[in-house]
Amino acid sequence: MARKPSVLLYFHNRSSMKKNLLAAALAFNAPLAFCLGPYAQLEQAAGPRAAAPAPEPRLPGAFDHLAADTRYWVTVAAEDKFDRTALLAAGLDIAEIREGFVSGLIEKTAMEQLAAKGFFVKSRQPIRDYAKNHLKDFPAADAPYHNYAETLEELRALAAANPAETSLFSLGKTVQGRDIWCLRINPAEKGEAPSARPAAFFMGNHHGREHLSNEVALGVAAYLLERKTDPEIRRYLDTLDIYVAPMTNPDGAEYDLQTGKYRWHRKNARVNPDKSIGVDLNRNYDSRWCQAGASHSPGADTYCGPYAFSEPETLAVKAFIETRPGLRTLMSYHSYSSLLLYPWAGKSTPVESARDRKVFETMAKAMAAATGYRPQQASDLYVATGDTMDWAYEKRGVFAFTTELEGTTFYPGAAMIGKAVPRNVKAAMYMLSVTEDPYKLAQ
Ligand code: 0X9
Ligand code: ZN
Repeated sequence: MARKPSVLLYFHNRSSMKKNLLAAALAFNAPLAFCLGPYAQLEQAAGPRAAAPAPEPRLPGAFDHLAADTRYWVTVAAEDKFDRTALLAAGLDIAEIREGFVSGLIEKTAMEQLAAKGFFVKSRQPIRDYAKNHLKDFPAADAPYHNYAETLEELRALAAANPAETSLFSLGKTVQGRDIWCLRINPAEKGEAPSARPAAFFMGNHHGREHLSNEVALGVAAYLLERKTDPEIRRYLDTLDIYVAPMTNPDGAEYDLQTGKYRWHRKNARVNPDKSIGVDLNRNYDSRWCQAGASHSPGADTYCGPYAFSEPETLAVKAFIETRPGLRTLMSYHSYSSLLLYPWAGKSTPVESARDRKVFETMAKAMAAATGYRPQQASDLYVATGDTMDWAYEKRGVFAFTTELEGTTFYPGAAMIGKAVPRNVKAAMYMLSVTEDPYKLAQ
């Protein structure tokens, strides 16, 4: 992500294995090990030596890019999910939940209306002050993360190294005209050709600032291809149709990085009529659209858009899912909170079909065990309508999940990649192991 050259930049280009390893060996005096593939390199690169570049001094003015940002980080009293849902609708972008309180970002004008709406604001600080205390590092130290160009480079490298098993295609264009890339892992069919195989879909980065979710999805793809001769993985490659779209919201991810300093940007890069930036893509799907936990105010971080599927990014996902009748399982990676969430997100009642509920609960429990996260019906956290997971299940019957990756900030630093990827790869392998017929779990 960083634009400044550093030794860690070598790890960006996982396609150039020898160069990477040479750089790693030279930089860290480690023995050369040319048998390592990109996934193993990632694990190595994330080790303590590689993950600790010298932090840059915190220069005066380093947070000036947020000076004109009118959002505040607030902590507000909230007893239960009903309070939390109402706060989302009032424009609070909930990032953290604790006993009796929630914290997150909110527009100044929306914040000023909270008291009149009956909420107690315990503390508040401008985003600039919050950022000063909560950035672990400057982006230069986060070089192992992949920005848009690096993500594409990595996907191309994986495709080039595994031509028999993969193909790379675009789900569609974003507001700013970027492609939403998707790597297909299926030796039998390429690109968008139909397949009768059961399909699984891994997605990342619906929210711009959740860069770790891009890394996890990339890690799943790299792992599968690196271990493609393992009998278990080979079985998945020979029987399933696997898709990985690590960066669903590339405009939002790039906007977050554009100044060279993080902007806490959640939404896409749509310029709204009031000149505010972005629609919350995870509120824009057509499942009880904007009925709860979402805001009609364009400036709010939970803005649901002018109508369902108003955004090219969600439309692209919709079109893709609708043309994949074999799609059985879906994982949408987000951050942060260490949770494994299943439908419904948009209503408090459980999934109606007892059989489906059994599948959801069994899968969530198993994936939670693999990650160490907590399994939960999404609406137990708060009710929020219009997300990917609810839409994919409601309209297409897909066993769709949301993982909230670990961490205590959207910018957990480079070392977190090496922690989050392996445990989520484990969960992803479980998801693949049941994709052929998830209903077996309900027998
Ligand atoms: O609010 C969201 O879109 C997701 N959380 S995030 O912090 N990554 O923005 C959670 C979606 C799951 N839905 C509910 N918890 N209702
Ligand atoms: Zn998110």
